[in-house]
Amino acid sequence: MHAYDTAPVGKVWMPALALCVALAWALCTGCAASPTGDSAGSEGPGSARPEDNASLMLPANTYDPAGSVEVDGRQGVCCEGDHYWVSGSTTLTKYDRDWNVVAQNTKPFDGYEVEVNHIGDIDVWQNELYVSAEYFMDGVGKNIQIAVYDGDTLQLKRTFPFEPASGQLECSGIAVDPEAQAVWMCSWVGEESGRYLYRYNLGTGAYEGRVHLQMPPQWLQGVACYDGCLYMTADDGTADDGEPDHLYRAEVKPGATSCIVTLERTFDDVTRQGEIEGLTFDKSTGRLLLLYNRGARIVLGMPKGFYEGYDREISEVFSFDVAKR
Ligand SMILES: [Ca+2]
Ligand SMILES: [Ca+2]
Repeated sequence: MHAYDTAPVGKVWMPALALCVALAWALCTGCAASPTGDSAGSEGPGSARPEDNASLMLPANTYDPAGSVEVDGRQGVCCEGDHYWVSGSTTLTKYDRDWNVVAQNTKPFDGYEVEVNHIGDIDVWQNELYVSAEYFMDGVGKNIQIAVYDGDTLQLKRTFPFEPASGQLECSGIAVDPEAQAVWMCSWVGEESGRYLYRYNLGTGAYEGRVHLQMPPQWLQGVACYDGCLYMTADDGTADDGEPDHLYRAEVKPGATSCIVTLERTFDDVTRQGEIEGLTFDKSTGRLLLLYNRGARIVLGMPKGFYEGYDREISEVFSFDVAKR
């Protein structure tokens, strides 16, 4: 709002004072055009175009490495209260804050109405785990489900009905967005499926539409909500060539059908390049937690042997201290 819109109005109208306030406002703002003003759409400062908006085009945060821990599970991580949870492709494991295992479910596919064999990234909300589940084989997914598990027993409680008309062909990641009352899913499978985030209602489970990612990352592996934005991990670096994977950010405005994607962090400082997976933001410590796999050769999303020096795949959660830039 402009300063003079909310200025107190006395009993006597004082045009001179109003003029002074207006002049002061104009000087303070440098007469910057509003995004909906005359210059919207033209080039330069004040333009509504993303490329003219430095805060939109640059990372929102810095991420300082703060250690890593090996975990049992290669897919995703989430945290709430005093606990962490880690998903493997076919396991759910609950940890305390010192990374001691307190519960594990190695048979998480009991109770589904369709065949599923794969869990991706996970999230937690009010001690319920939100799990992206599907049947996945050689780079193709089907029977996608948002599955909700009890955070203590790690047993399936309910599933959301999937909307095939959404065009989503695979589900690699999931994020609960309590503020928007939404559950978001992303797709590792590329082309059209991987260029959108898919939104369901947190309360009713109803499909609410999809958001088009502009400058879409390649091979999404996770999604998480933090500070009003959606953050995505992409396994877009080729491990064979030592290429790092990346974190991306997007702000989805209410009612928007699309959003611009911004590169947020390049992970050139992990132990060895491999597969970036799920992520979460630990609000109690201000840290990003990132699951990363190394050692196994992955072809079409399936482990196919090991790199030299490895006889098993190592899954680690890397921590990063997050600070606003
Ligand atoms: Ca994954
Ligand atoms: Ca990679």
